[in-house]
Order: sequence, then structure tokens, then C-alpha cells
Amino acid sequence: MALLDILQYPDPRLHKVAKPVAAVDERVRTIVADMFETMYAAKGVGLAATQVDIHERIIVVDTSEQRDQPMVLINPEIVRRSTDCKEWEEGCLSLPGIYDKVTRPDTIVVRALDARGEAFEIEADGLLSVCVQHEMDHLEGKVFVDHLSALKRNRIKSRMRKRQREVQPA
Ligand code: K1U
Ligand code: ZN
Repeated sequence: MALLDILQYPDPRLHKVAKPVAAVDERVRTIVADMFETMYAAKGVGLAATQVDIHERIIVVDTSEQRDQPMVLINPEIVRRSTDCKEWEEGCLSLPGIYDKVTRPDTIVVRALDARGEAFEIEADGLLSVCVQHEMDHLEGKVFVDHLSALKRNRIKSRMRKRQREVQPA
């Protein structure tokens, strides 16, 4: 297994649209294992392949308190979303320390392939629902700050750029 580098906003590669996985094989299972290692090490509850510069439709999540319920979603599709929406405070491993409120459908039904290539469907609510929607946005090249006003987004962009200059002086 390997720890992967997580792209930091505003890296333009975070805005690439991921391609469907053609076959769930050993190559894909290695990516999944590396993504779990990276997500757990970063103390995240989810990670999309886009964030580790792999532009394929792969998501890993674990929203359990014990961190013992890993879930893989390959080629995920939302087949149903509730009309009622809920506001949640979101974070992102590509924007460490930045949190803001985003409104999304409360409940979703998602269809995906697991790590064996078998199709499954889950109904998600609460943090799992928010997390899966946030990760599916990543696969579309969308970051949670894209849901905020341009004013807030530009402030966050400046903060991230300043932080990156301080870490890596030119
Ligand atoms: O995509 C990511 O960068 C992972 C992200 C998932 C997420 C968490 C919360 C709301 C929406 C999406 C994170 O894991 S952020 C960091 C985190 O560990 C966390 C934040 C809020 C609640 C629980 C965990
Ligand atoms: Zn994120």
C-alpha cells in the first residue's frame, strides 16, 4: 500500500471530470487500497480519486465512529434524491482547516460497483449522504467552495495561495 499526495485547492487538476472505470481489476483494487490508507492517515471520512490526481470514478468513505466500515463506490450514480434539503458544515482534505455550510438533498439512493465489481445500492442520510454527495462532486471536478458565493470562494482561494507560499517560498 502507498500514501498518496492530496491535491490542494486551487490546483486546477481538482476541476477535471473523472472517467468511468471500465473494469474493476487488480489495478483498481490497488488504487482503492492506497486511497483508504491516504484517507485514514489524513483523518478524513471520504476521499475521491480526483483528489489524488487519478481521474477515474472511484470514491472511498468511512463515516463510522470506530473507523471500521470502509465503503468503496466505483462509477457511483445517484438514482434518487429527496426533495427536502439540509444544511451541513463541510470540510475537505484538499482545503485543510476550511469549513463552510452547504445545502444538499437530505437523503439519496446511490447505485455503484464495489471492489469486486458487484453492483449495489444504498440509501444514505446524515453524514454519509453529505459525504457521498461531496465526493461525487469531486468526480465532476467540483469542490465544496464552488457552492459558496464568489466573494467567499475568492477569499478562501487567497487564503490557500498565501498558505502555500508560506510553506513553499518561491
Ligand atoms: O473529500 C474530502 O476531502 C473528505 C471530506 C469529506 C466530508 C466531510 C464532511 C462533510 C463533507 C465531506 C473530509 O473528510 S473533511 C475532514 C473530516 O474529517 C470531517 C469533517 C466534518 C465531519 C467529519 C469529518
Ligand atoms: Zn473534498
